[in-house]
Amino acid sequence: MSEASSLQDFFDGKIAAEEKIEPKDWMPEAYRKNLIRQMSQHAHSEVIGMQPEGNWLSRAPTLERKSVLLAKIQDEAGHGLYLYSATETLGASREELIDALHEGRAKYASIFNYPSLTWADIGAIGWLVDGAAIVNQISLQRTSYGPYARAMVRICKEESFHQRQGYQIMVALCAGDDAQKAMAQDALDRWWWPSLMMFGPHDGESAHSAQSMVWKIKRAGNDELRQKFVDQTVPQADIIGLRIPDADLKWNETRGHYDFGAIDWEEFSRVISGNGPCNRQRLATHRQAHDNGAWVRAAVQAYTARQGEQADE
Ligand code: FAQ
Repeated sequence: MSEASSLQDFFDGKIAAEEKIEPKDWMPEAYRKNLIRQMSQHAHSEVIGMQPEGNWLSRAPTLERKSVLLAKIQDEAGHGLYLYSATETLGASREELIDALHEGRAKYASIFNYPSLTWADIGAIGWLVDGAAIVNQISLQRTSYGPYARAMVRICKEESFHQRQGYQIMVALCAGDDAQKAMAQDALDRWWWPSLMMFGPHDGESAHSAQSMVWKIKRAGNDELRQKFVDQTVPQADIIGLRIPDADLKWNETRGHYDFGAIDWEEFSRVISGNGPCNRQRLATHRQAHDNGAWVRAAVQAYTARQGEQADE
């Protein structure tokens, strides 16, 4: 048996036995590349996702709401850092990944290209966007690459707090006056469909799903996860008296799931190809923050080099 085929057999055996692939293990080049693609997109999403919420930090209605939101946004930065570090274990440097983002070569979740117009949007983001992220990430806790799976376990714990704080904002608004309830409904109307798009194209249209499932990078298809999200979210809307903006939404007794209407895939394509409402603004803000932080990176490098010199003396 050649060395290459025994390495491949070893890799396949680990995948079949549900063992994690670790950074020093041999892995097919296409597996490594696909992971770098998905994990770096995920990292970029966490960090770009700070922007719509950051927009409301200085306008949160109470000091308590402000400190909770601040903690949540800091968590998202932390998630980005775990994920960039996990991606670095595959041999991709942070600089390369950030360059790809800035040059428009890397994607991030489409949802973060929509504006957060009112305080209720902060509720909707936590409730729906974090809610969708958790459904996806719970399944990724069992992904085959060890550093990614372990990052997901930690991230899911924090996301569940995020989802609850968002829903709690919606609960409070729905218990308020007519204008507050209308603001909550308007936020749901605008964020519902983009949240369904977060799960990606239908399985039959998904470029990466089939191979990612064989490698156990993905543990469930885009449609299965989207359905799970709809099934768990509709009753949450009912409880607080909000209406899901979908005339075709109805419980299907036979399937044991909600049926729902068609997603506007043209809008999805527009947004992921850089032409959503806020794509340019999101990237410009990220570039500016990155440039403003250049002195911090230089200082850390100088400090680390100095520590190294002192250790050698
Ligand atoms: N947006 O073949 P597939 C969060 C792209 S974290 C943009 O199905 P795949 C926390 C896809 O990349 C949210 N692009 O792809 C938070 C591919 O393009 P490529 C992020 C999308 O990878 C909350 C092409 O379409 N979560 O929210 C999207 O098998 C609140 C074909 O698609 C993750 O990233 C989209 N929605 O499945 C932070 C989870 N969907 O690369 C702040 C990890 C698809 O060929 C505030 N990622 N595309 O050019 C995944 O599970 C997968 O990557 C999917 C897509 C399911 C997103």
